[in-house]
Amino acid sequence: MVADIKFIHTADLHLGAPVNSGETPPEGLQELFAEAGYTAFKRIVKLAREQKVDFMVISGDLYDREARSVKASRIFVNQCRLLKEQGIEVYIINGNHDPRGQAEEPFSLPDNVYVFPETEVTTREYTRERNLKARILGQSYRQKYEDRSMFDFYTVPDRSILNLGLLHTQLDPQNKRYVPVSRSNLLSKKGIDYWALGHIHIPRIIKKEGPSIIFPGTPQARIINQEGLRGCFLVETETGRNFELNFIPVAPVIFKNMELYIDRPEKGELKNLTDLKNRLEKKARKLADKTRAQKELGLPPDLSRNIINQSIFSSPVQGYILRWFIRGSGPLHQFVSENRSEVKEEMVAFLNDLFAEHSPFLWTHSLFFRTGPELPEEEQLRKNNEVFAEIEKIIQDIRNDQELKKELIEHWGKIWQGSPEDKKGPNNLFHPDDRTIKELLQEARQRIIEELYTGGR
Ligand SMILES: [Mn+2]
Repeated sequence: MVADIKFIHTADLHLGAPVNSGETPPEGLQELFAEAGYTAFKRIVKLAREQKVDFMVISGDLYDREARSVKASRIFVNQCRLLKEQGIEVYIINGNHDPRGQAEEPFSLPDNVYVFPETEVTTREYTRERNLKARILGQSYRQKYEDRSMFDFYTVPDRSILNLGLLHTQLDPQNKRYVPVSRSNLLSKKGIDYWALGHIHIPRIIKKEGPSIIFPGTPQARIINQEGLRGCFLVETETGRNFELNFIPVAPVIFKNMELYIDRPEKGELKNLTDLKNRLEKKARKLADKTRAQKELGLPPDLSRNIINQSIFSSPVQGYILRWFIRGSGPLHQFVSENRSEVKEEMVAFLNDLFAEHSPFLWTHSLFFRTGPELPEEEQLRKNNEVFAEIEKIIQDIRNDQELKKELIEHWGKIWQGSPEDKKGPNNLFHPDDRTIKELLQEARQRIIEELYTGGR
């Protein structure tokens, strides 16, 4: 008979790495960006204590680099002591950023913390009041690339209790750098009830149960393309088979893309840069004044709304780092095309002056113009010249035909230049997400149409 177990699953904390803010922020924000990763971790520890969990698992990349930052180590150790006060165990595997290698912890870890060795898969038993409650299995990276599949050795004696497997992987059998395994490889290991994965920074529920395969994502994103909520999983189970998953947001700083269209007449015409400033301010203010802004943030794609639980734990968002995209066709484009970088600088400085000190702060990381000249109605274009209709058809085909899409991405891969050491394998090919693919196609379409049209016909 299995009793209730409650644990936290986190990974990819990258302690010691600051949030990348693009433009250089004023001192107060710099400090906040340097601390954000620690703040997220401290919130997780607070959550663990409040919820009286049995243990916490950290599935790799606890630290940002192999030579541990002294400050990161000190903060980590102190937080683990707080967990120890309540008898909460911590199980850690090292990932590609903090491989086991030769690195030693600058400070001694308290004895509630266990770091799995890199030599082989090791099993730890978790007992509570002298009863065996769970087994935790794991293996650390030995260096920054790890081509051992590892999963094969995650073997448990029986299924009478919860069996948990910790693995840091890209979950891609072709990827020889970050533990090549597939979803079905993991499913073939019958004894493991919950695969606590790490490495992918977006929270993902690969499989909800039977067994569960979960990426918690990084609790604090560090780069602009990691948009949206970030946090950790609070997991409860009665049986070790069915899990109640709660995604708990903890990130103090949220990355967000903002889009503004210059061709929406219902929002007022944009004649010049004053109009643009007004529109930017209005849109920014809407976000800054929203008290429950988290709800508007767009969920990570694999998390359904009912898994995100903001009632269990309070973790206020301190602010947002923004990337703006100005899109559409209209008279404003003329100002942009004449002075692109100057206009860009002007708008970024304007926004940051207004909102850097606001609470919550808004910090503009970057701003891009994807605008074009005014064109006749697309319908008209297509009617006048079949070339335009043909372009439309090609774009549709790429969107709908998976094979064609794959072929196209392979071509993109050929123009992708990695560093020389990356040229060995297929691992550093261009791996665009759906959003990027859509974006590139849209961009290409717009450019082709513009060129054809302004080219004289
Ligand atoms: Mn990693």
